[in-house]
Amino acid sequence: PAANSSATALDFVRFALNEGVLRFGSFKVKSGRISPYFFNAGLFNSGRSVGKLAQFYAQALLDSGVKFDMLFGPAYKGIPLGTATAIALAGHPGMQGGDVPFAYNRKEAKDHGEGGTLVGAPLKGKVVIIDDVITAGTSVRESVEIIRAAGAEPAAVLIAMDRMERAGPDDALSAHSAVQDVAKTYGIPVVAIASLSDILALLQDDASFAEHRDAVLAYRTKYGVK
Ligand code: OMP
Repeated sequence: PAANSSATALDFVRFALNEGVLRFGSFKVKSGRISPYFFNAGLFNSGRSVGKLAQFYAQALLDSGVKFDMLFGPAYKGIPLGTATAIALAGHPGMQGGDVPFAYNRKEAKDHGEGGTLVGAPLKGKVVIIDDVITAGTSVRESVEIIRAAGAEPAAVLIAMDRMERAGPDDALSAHSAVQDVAKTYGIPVVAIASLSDILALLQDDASFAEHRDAVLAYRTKYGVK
């Protein structure tokens, strides 16, 4: 494996591959680019697989050294991710028995019952936003606004896969990725369980992946951040 790939990140890429979450082929992504791979976190869709995913999130967050008080999972995808990760953190030895509150938002405000758009623990202290993949960063902006409006402080964004690709249209590619832009704009780290580098490290190691490796390398040459 490449020296900069951690064993955990490589394990995660293998896990995603086994679950069919990471696939190779030809996929049109949100930006309109034709990508030789796709990461579909929605396919972590059983108790065991989402439980294991949550352990990877918990480990990546603790390994990052980011100080945090709670999790926020933006609707919809962030809701199971935040819930499952809070459970994984509660059982993680690194938390020394500490419990981690979590909250999420509704997409539409409720005008009866408890009302409002926020559900779960009150937003306070240092809040980690949890998501699967950052494409344009729109959902992160909304989360940051919700957290700040509640008087709390965004502490980091925790994602599963960093595609490490340049933002912008083909004829005006940015030097930065959406992930780097998010980190810079909000002054908070983006912590990823794994990235394109780890996918490539796995592809390099296995001769049966030669064809996909070439396609992914070509894609990285065209769109990858330095
Ligand atoms: P947000 O719209 O920022 O939440 O980004 C999630 C989007 O990224 C979803 O629409 C997915 O279709 C998309 N996506 C992935 O989930 N995995 C990938 O590997 C690539 C994309 C993408 O379209 O860029």
